[in-house]
Amino acid sequence: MSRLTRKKLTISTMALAIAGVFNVAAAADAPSLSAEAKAASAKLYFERCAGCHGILRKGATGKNLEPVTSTKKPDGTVVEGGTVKLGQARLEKIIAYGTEGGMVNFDDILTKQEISDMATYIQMTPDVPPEWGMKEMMDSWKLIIKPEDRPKKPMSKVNLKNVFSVTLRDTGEVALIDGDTKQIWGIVKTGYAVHISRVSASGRYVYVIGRDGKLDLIDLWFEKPTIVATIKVGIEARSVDTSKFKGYEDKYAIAGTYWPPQYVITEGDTLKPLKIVSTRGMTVDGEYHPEPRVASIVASPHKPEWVVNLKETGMIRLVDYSDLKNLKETTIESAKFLHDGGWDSTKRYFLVAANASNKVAVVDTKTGKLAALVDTKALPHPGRGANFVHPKFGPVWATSHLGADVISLIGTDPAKHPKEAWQVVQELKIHGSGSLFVKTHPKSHNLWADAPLNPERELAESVSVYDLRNLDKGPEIINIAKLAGLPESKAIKRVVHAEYNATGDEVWFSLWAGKTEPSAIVVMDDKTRKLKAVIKDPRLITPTGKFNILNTQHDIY
Ligand code: DHE
Repeated sequence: MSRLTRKKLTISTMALAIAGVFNVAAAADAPSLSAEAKAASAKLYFERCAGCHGILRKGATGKNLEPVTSTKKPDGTVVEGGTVKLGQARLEKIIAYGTEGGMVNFDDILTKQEISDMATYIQMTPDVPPEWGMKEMMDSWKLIIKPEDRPKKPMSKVNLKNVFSVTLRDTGEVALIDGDTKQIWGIVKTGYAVHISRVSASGRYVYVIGRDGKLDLIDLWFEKPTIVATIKVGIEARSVDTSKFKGYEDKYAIAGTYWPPQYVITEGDTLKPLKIVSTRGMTVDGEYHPEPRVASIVASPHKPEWVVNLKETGMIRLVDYSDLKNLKETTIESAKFLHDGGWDSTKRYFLVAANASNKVAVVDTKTGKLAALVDTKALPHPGRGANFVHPKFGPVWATSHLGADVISLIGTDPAKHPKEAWQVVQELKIHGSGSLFVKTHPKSHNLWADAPLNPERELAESVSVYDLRNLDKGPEIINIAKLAGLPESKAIKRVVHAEYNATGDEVWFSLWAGKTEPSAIVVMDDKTRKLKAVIKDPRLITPTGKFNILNTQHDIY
């Protein structure tokens, strides 16, 4: 068999396997594809489109992609729409070249045939993937090394507090980098398009979640980072956290899934699933939603509680994990569509982006109530955000935006600064829109912001940095890609996700290039804002998120 035929066969076998998972069914009344082309499109849709448009194609960050829709306007008129109305040619154009509304172009990622098939596929009835309950989770769960067979103390000389768990997005791996020596300590295989890492209360375990719902538990106490347990918590996932309240350290983990819409609580040191809770239900507008995906999750240090944010319903659940058999949840109405967020400096208030509403929702975890909905510029996207004391307005939390070239500063101290609390007190101009993450550190005077989704190469390859003592001075703009000295590449080397080291005197950026092009991690001296090191290694393929153990363990940002 030729290599080409073997490759084709492998791809079609994979596609058919995914088709099995997705329960692909023929739709008689819609444009059709061969079974193989439909299965391949289903796989591509899952990998490339579902994150924004939803598995059921009801839309969230991206538009609704159902074949036929009818929307009632406030004046009572009904507008008929949907992908069938848009038609094959228009859909092919949108997929290939993107739109001004924020849809990215796929002409350099998909072939012409794949684009044409995808345009047809999204005019067909959406496939409904199967549910994923306790049986499926137990079948997928592997306890590779039991807790009693693991080391009793750290076996390596690596300074574990300063290790960075780095997402290698397109290889389905994380690199554990020793922050002191800047050497790769180990690379472990995780889920497909691995998304984030979080750290247990003790700092010993790293939990890594992949878009394919695979959750891996890495033990840092071995000579080399070692996966000790693994489970598939669903078909699509983005978030994970651990129990951080006193007395519950390393006891539980919680993973949220996009499909099925639910969360699962597992044992912290084995990942054995203990309890699954569905998130299906009514939106803040009182309409039933079949797919309210779990967006960010964060653990409170003050209570045995997780804050679980549900994207499509705009509901925030406070989940009390002190009694799993009689689980108590407080459901707080906020706004749509909830995405990422972080604590204020006291860790009493959680601030989460409601990006379709251009708002930040603030939850008071002490009272268990919504404290405020703060109006902001378009599409806030904070990551975990950034906390600092503003020279004029007192404690503030910062977010940048996908849809505007500013950082919004929101007052977070209702006791001493009541006039500023839960208001945007200042907007700081940055070098471009398309920003995903801001970052500072309690020991730093700098506030850094990226803009990796800006269409302009120069802007996507640069960062803005403000001096917190003199915000009126404006930002310094630094082209991080140029500093790295990598060879020219066709793909933009997107600078993404600032992360501090444990001592707060270095800030690390990923240079996220194409899968076949060299990427790197650029380390800046935070005080001088000068280049300190460039970590280059052929194994560092598409690095994106970086999670310093100490900062992630204690939510320092
Ligand atoms: Fe993320 C956090 C979802 C695309 C890098 N991302 C999150 C969180 C969610 C989410 C819900 C919050 C997790 C938490 O705190 O518990 N991300 C999604 C998507 O649905 C989306 C838009 C599309 C998709 O298909 O996945 C998406 N994300 C991306 C990327 O393309 C990024 C830039 C690169 C990558 O690796 O995929 C990316 N997301 C990140 C990072 C975080 C994150 C680095 C954690 C930020 C932090 O500092 O905590």
